[in-house]
Amino acid sequence: MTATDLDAAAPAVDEAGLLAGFEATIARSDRIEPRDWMPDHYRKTLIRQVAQHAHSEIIGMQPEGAWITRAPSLRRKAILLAKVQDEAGHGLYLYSACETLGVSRQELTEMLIEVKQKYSSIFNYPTLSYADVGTIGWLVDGAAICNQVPLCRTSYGPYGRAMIRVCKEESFHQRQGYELLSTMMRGTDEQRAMVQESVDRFWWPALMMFGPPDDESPNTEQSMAWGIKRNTNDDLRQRFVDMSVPQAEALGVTFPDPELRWNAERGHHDFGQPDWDEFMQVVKGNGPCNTQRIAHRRKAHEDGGWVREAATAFADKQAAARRQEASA
Ligand code: FAQ
Repeated sequence: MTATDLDAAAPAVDEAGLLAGFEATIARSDRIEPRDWMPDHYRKTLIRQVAQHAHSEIIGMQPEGAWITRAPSLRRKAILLAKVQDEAGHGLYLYSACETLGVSRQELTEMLIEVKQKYSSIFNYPTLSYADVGTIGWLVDGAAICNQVPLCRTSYGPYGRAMIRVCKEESFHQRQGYELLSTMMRGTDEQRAMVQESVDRFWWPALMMFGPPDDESPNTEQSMAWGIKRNTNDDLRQRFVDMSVPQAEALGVTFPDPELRWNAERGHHDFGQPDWDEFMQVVKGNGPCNTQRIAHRRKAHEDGGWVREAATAFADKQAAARRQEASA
């Protein structure tokens, strides 16, 4: 029998039927699971988004991590250590979810350190004072929650399940940030000024976390049709602004946006646009800390080479022992 004969004998793959089954699952708002058939573009879109999300968690450890050795008290140090460790955990859940799509952790790490995949723009801004730890918790984790709670219902099973746990932890992170800032706001004038200065620097970059405006977002339409994204970038940005304004009032800080005001007709706050040219520059690698963040991640990966080697050698040894035991 020739190869051509074998091909002829193989049952024809019913691509149209598979696609119809996939679309019916999406229409029922059911989950797509790793072993289910999925269009190549759906798989690629998910790898792109989940990888970017995982990289963000890992790179996101750096801005706050820089303050661990300089925390103002043992209590603050313990809280910050736990938070940064949680971010590492989120990265791991997300890398694991991404691996179910057929890409390895090694490949994903390489794509990050070779700058072939993105991570959130927000982590390319520096943390200049301890108030930034609080502001990141309040605004950056706050924005992350707005964006990620709907992702608990995303159409890809492993991603949605990872998001449930991530969101629980992010809520705790947001509260710790708010608690830190409210403690500082009850302190000295200097501490209050430090909080306001930090909020002024992080407000616009936090709004950029939701991605470009809908009419300039090339991926939103298809990702919404597939149930990967449940809301558009602008919808989530609006939700975040509406949520943050009363929190800022309670805290006693203002946002650096002269256009920010309640619009009774819309039932939402009106607000100004972030500097989208700055956003594009940061995404392209020209933000204040892009080079430093990637260099640090690359070095950490290289420094950890011996751990990976030792772990692989140990696993090989155990597998060999198990094989020998089975054949005895
Ligand atoms: N930064 O067409 P869209 C966190 C890219 S986790 C950099 O609108 P999409 C936890 C986008 O990839 C924060 N790049 O794209 C934490 C695309 O490029 P591509 C991360 C961005 O995917 C807290 C292009 O622009 N969260 O903070 C950004 O439909 C504290 C066009 O954009 C997630 O990743 C950006 N901000 O919507 C950790 C959530 N925005 O790939 C430590 C999951 C857009 O076509 C401390 N991801 N781009 O070349 C998502 O929800 C979506 O991917 C969006 C972007 C909404 C981010």
